Amino acid sequence: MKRLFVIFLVLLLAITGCTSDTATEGPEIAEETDNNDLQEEVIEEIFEEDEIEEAVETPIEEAEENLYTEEKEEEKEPLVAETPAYEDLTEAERTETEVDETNNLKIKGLVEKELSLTLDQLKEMDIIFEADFYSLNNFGTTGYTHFKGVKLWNLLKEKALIREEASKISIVAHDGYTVEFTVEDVQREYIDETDPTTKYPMIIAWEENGEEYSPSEGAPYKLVVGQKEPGDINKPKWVSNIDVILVE
Ligand SMILES: Nc1nc2c(c(=O)[nH]1)N[C@H]1C(S)=C(S)[C@@H](COP(=O)(O)O)O[C@H]1N2
Ligand SMILES: [Mo]
Repeated sequence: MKRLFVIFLVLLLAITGCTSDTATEGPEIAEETDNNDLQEEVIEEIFEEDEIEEAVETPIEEAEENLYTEEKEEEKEPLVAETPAYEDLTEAERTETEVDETNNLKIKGLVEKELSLTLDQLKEMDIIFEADFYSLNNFGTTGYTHFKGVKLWNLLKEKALIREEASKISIVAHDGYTVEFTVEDVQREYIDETDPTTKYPMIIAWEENGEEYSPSEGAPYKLVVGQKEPGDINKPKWVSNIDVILVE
């Protein structure tokens, strides 16, 4: 309505302006000019100058449209958004607002309880194992490394409650590197070709040679496994930065 009013006033001014332009002399002209100035002043007091210009340039239909959008804008939400209450969030939104789980050890698939474990939660488990693991690599490189972690089969069986029908277990790293095992591979014990008495479980380690992996270098977990038999090249199976243990 304001704009229509302005247009009306401006038209009125234009008409009176024309009159004064065509007029030549006399006190009446001065009077009219004064009157004109007064009207302009009143308008300027009500509106900013640019608003007046805009109103003059805007055709009526457009002005009406602007009027509509302006009214709509007034109804808009305040600029500072209110933080929605936790109970008003959907399940997906809640997960987003919670802690970053990037570095958690996830167990997904054919299990009764899918898990997303922090390092602290793993350390509290009663399935910890540590030992010097022997490794053999493709080009014959060998070595011993001390690892501490949790026994993978116990983690799947006792904590995640692996389902009867599960047959394949994939260890998936953040870089996409994946090693697949059968359930039997995870259940069985492994040897060290240099020591026939050794029988070690497959573990998820968070500590190597007395030092924990730095969380800044990715998920701090490594799958460690011994040899099935002498000559077994086991080093490539040591998946670092584990993201997910996928049970299928
Ligand atoms: N996440 C991840 N783990 C991985 C690999 C990889 O590329 N990504 N390479 C594997 C291979 S082929 C080998 S030989 C060993 C190498 O371990 P190293 O870097 O400690 O010598 O890591 C294994 N674990
Ligand atoms: Mo390798």
